Amino acid sequence: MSHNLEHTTIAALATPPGTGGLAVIRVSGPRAEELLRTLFVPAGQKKEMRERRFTYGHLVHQGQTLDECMAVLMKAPRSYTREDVAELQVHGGEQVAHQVLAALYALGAAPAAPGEFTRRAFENGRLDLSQAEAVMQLVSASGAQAARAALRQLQGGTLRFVQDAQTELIGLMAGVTAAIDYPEEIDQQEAVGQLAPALLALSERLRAACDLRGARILQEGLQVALCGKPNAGKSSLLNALLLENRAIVTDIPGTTRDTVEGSIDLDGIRVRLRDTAGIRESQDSVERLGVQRALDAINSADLRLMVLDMEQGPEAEDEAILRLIAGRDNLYLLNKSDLAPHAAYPAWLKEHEDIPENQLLTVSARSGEGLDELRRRLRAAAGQPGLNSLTLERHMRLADQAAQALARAAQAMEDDLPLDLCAVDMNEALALLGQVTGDNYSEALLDEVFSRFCVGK
Ligand SMILES: Nc1nc2c(ncn2[C@@H]2O[C@H](COP(=O)(O)OP(=O)(O)OP(=O)(O)O)[C@@H](O)[C@H]2O)c(=O)[nH]1
Ligand SMILES: [Mg+2]
Repeated sequence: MSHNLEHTTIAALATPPGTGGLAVIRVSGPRAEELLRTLFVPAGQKKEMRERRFTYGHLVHQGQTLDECMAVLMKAPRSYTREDVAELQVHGGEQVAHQVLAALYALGAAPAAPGEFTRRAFENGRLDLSQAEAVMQLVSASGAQAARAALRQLQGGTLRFVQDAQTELIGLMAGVTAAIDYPEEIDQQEAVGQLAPALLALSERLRAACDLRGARILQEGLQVALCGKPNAGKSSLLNALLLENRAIVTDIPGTTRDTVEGSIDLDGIRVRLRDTAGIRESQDSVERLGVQRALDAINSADLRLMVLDMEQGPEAEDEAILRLIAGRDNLYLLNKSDLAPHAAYPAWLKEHEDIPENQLLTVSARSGEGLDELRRRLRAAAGQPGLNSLTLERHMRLADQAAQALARAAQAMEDDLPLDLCAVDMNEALALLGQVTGDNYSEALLDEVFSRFCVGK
C-alpha cells in the first residue's frame, strides 16, 4: 500500500510544547536506530541497549551532553508506524527537547509533518483510515463519551460497519452482474424484485448512521445559549451551573455586555454554556454591540435557555425574545423561584402556546432549586451520539452519498431502466465507502485528513 518506499526518517516532539515533567521525542524511519545509537549513550551496568527495553543513559551530541534520557527502540514492524521507531524521554521544558531535535535534524532526520507518524501507520497497513482518524478523535476528545466512541472506532467499529455494508453491496452487485450477463437464464423481473428492496434497505442503514448533529456534539460539545431580558438572572444561572463566579452579577439591568462562556461535563458530554447580554432596545452603543453578539450566539446555539424573571413578571422584551427564538430547540426557565411569583404569570403562560409545559422549568439560581433537573434536560438534549456506528462528519458525508447512490440504483430498477445503469450507481457507492476506510484514497484525501492532526502524532 505504501506509495513511497524510500521514506525519510522523521522526528518530532510527541508531547505538547512548553514546560512539563517529561518531553517525548519520537523518531521513525529507516535511520531511527542509527540516529539513536549515535546520540544515546547507555549508562548502568550493562551499558547496552536492547530492543523494546527502556534503557537509561545520556544524550551526547558533538561532545556535549544534552540531557539524561530514557530511550526505547522498537524495530519494524512492531511499532506504531511499522517502521523502526526510537522514543526518547527527556526532561520536560522547551530547551532540552529543542536541543535534542536540533541534533536529530543535524544528523539528517526531517521534521515530521502534522499527523505523519499516524499517516505512516496507515500507509504501512497498521491502521485503516477510519482508525487513523480515531487516533486524532481520541487525543482531541471533548468528553468521556467522545473518547469512548473514538476508542471503539480505533478498535475497528467503523471499519466493521463499513466492511459489512461493502460485503453486502458486493453480493448485490454479483446479482446484478449475473442478471446482466445471463438475460436468458435469469428472469429480470424476479431479479429486480429481490435486488431493489435489498438496495433500499442498505441505503436506509447507511443513512441512519449519519447523525451529523450527534457527531458535532461529540466532537465540540452541545452549544447552549442563555438568553432573556436584562436582570432575568442569566449570568447567575451560568455561575450556578459552572459552580464558579465566571460572569459579573449585579442588580443593574444591562450588566453583561460581552458573551461569557464556560463548559461543564454532563455524563461524558461536554456542554458549552454561553451567557449573553440581556436583550432590549438601548441607546448605549456598547450595549447595542453586546446585544448583537447575543443575537448571534442565540442563533447559532443547539439549544437556547430562555430565562424569565419570576419576580419582575412578563414584559414586552420577553415577547420579543420569544418571537426571536420561536421554532427552535428551547427550554424556558422561570427563574428566581425563591421569590414570590409575579401574579401575571399563570395567565400569561396559559396564553403562550409557544411555551410547551414540558419545556418549562422552575429554577432558582440563588437556592439551586431545579438545577439538577436542568442538568438532566441539558444532558438529554445532547442525545447519545457516542453510540452511533459512525462518529465523524467525513465518514457521514461519504455514507450519505453512498446511500443516495444506492437509492438511485433501486429507483432505476423499479423504473425498468437498464441494469447497467444501476451497476454504475452501485459501483459509485462502493467507491465512496472505500474512502471511509481508505481502500480508495488519493493523496489529496490523505493530505486533508492528516493535516488536521498535530505534529508528533
Ligand atoms: N432572589 C434571586 N435573585 C436572583 C436570582 N437570579 C438572579 N438574581 C438576582 O437578579 C439580579 C440580576 O442577575 P444577573 O444574573 O446579573 O442577571 P442577567 O440576566 O445576567 O442580567 P444582564 O446581564 O443585565 O442582562 C442580581 O441582583 C441577582 O442577584 C434568583 O434565582 N433568585
Ligand atoms: Mg448578565
